Amino acid sequence: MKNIAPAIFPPNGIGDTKPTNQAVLDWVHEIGNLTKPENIFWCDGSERENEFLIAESLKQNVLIKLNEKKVPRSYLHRSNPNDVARVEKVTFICTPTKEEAGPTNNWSDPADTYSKLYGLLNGAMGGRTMFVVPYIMGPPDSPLTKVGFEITDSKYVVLSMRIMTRMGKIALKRLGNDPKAEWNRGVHSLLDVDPDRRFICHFPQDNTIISIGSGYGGNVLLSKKCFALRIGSYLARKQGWMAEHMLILGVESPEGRKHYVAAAFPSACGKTNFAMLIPPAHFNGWKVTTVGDDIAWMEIRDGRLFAVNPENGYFGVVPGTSYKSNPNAMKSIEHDTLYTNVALTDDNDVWWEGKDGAPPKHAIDWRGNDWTPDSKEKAAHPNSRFATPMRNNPALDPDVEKGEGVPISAIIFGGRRSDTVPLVYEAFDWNHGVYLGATMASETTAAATGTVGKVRRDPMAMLPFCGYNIGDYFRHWMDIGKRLTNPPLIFNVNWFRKGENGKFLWPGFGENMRVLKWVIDRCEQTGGALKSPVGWLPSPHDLDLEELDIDHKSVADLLGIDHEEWQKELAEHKMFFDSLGGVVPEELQKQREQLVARFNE
Ligand code: OXD
Ligand code: MN
Repeated sequence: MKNIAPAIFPPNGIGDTKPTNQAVLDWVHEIGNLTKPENIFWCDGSERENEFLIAESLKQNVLIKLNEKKVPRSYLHRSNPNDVARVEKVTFICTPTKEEAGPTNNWSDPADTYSKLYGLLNGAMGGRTMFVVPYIMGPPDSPLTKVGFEITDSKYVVLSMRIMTRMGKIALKRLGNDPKAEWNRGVHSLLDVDPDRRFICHFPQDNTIISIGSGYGGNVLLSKKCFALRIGSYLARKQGWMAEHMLILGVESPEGRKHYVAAAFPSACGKTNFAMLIPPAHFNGWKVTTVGDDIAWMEIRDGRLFAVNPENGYFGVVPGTSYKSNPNAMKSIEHDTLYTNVALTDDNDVWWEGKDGAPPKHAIDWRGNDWTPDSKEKAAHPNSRFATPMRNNPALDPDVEKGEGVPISAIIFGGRRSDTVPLVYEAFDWNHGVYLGATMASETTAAATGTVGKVRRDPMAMLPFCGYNIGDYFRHWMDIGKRLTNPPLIFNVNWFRKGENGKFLWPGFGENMRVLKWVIDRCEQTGGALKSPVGWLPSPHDLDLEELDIDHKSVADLLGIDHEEWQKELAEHKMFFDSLGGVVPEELQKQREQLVARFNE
């Protein structure tokens, strides 16, 4: 399957919707002169354009059409096997000084980096079509919504951007003709998909991103990690709002009382599953709805935090997705879905490890090779993905398009921890909550290249996505707290704690509703809790565990604070803060000392 394909030539009326904003035209002209494409295709986001691009992608072997009966209007793409995940080691924040990027980011000098990347981009689109993709992030009538343009030489990127963002004329309208208007400039070229010539560079001061040498979504759908999080977090601090790696869900009681919750978990730790949770039968009448599954943009109004999902689709991890783990995701990806790096069955259906039912007797794996259940290789890449419109989600929240966003009652942090961290606990106050976020850790996953399963500190799940100095980011969180008269309560969860037998103690998935219910009870001041050194902990009877097949010992283990494990944890908090080289705000250092003191009481 091809990642790189030659130019395409659209008929009249397709690919010719030029913006009228002179600043955009000048920039496209500049990048065109540099990359020297065969032609320029101006996207308008129309159905006709989409059909044309899909037809050309099929002809050029960029996409495979899936079985129309089994997965209507859906396609499979295979990325280069050297290019299957985000690559953090070649992701750079290019600020005038290294301090601005801070200790957690790779930094490179903006002038040097432009010069190096422009060198690599020189003539890079020769013989190819250069697509100009206008898009907005956020609901069309939200004050938080922002405009971006992505230039790319990949049809797969254009088709994915159409799913993941509100793309086309809507952005041209929102931008208007003011040459000084704020918009994000994104340049992407596959080059030759060579890992040695792969760079994802952000220039926050210029609102610019340049990504080259990759075709993997997280590196090249520039709206998502690059704009909505890295550049977004920089703009958010400057402009007084928040850009966070958080799902947003609504939870409604049988009596019709509704709360919204935002939750930050690192990549591939179940944000999509939590955002689409279906309550178990015991919670008859409770409803969970999805506002977003990956990114939240939040601002303060009337002393409260309001959130919008800037995206328009879901780019989720496929393996493990099943009717057991996430029925709403399964329904969402049954049609109109763009799959990447899953297996293809003999009847052109898709398959992956963890899908319901028996594995196929034969399939073509994600690399394009024959596969049988006896094969040693995985059929689907562990980081294979679906891109699907949020409209496909049967549990989509009715207020997802609301410009003012939804009011957030609780923020939840969480990671993948086999030990130490209890199932759920609540921070004593906002700044303590910021400390919980700042020190959260998780076992690494296949979402980024590198070792899988190693515990790493991932503050607010933003380690790979904070576009500026992490110390200033912590300070920004505390400044936001000062401006909130009605702040969300802050919690920490861990679905992944294991027992002595090495098995997960908590069933997870829909049963996470039991934890969510306690969170809501706490927001409504009806839920009980015990004071512990780490925060407010539910006692077993504060959690609704009725009709759940779990023994007392497991519940005690899930909620337990093991002092020996916590001594190690506290030492790691200190080591982490020390490793940040003096940028951690005084208040968080104080929080750490208070935590240590509570353990010694
Ligand atoms: C993602 C990620 O793709 O966090 O959402 O890597
Ligand atoms: Mn993510």
